[in-house]
Amino acid sequence: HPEYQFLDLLRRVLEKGDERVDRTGVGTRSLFGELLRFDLSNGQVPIMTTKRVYWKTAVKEMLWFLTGGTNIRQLLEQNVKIWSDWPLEKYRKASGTDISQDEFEGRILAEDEFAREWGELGPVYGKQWRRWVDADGREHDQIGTLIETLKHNPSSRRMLFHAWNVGELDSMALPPCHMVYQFHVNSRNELNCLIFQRSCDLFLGSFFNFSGGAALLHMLAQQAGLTPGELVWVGGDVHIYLNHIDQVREQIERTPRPLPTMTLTRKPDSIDGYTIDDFEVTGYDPHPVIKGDVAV
Ligand code: UFP
Repeated sequence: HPEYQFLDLLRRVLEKGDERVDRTGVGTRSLFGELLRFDLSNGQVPIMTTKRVYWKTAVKEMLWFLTGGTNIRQLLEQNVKIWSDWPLEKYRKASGTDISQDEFEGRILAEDEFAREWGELGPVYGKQWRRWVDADGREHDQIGTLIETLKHNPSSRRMLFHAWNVGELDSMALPPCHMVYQFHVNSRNELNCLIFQRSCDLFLGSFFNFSGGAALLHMLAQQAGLTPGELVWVGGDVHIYLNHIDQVREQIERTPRPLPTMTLTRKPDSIDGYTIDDFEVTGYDPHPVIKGDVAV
């Protein structure tokens, strides 16, 4: 079962991870340089089953990246709250109040001006993927270029997009974690994707990154007339936060259930045409969710 790779990784980080204080002050156990492979050619997707993964949230986030959006308002309109922590923290510091997350999100949704000022995350993923600005001020749509290359020159070894725009890192709410996506088309017309993630919160982030990556692979394959192949995930600093250790112990005792399958119910005219309703996941019967706090 493919999920055992992931559970083994959790166990190894738990047992062998180097323990130290990290940027957030929470502390982690971490291993450096890890690789997981998931085969999507049989329809299965790496939406893990040893705890419930809110895969729709991950897919909505991926769709938001693809719009080129960088404001949390678009996410909140879809009831996605995973990016609220950073702007909320910033607003609390600047305003000297301890406004609740609900109230903050309510204001982002209700007030245009407030959303523009406080909902903006800076030039994060979507901006770099769709509108990377070069030294001459020209914008580059890395996703558009990728799809053209997949269609017309699929043996290329230069099919990738990148979010680590060095000159703009300081103005991002969070520098990109899953920062490079490279693609490969094999002789069976299967599309493979390699994600390089420099930093991974194994307990809270990784599931999202696998699910979002799988959705992306499905969309790109469909647009380019290919079928999904393998999702290869490479992690740099792969860590478990010390306040997630009990939860991870609980999770690794669970027995994985069959992975679900993903299908796209329609083929939009372009990569910009997808909505959450186009994704059908069947056979998902996970263990109950295990909660943990996100380190900001
Ligand atoms: N993180 C993930 N996946 C993501 C994302 C963030 O695991 O998609 F955006 C985690 C990794 C790390 C923290 O724990 O968020 C980012 O902190 P840093 O920039 O210090 O690596």
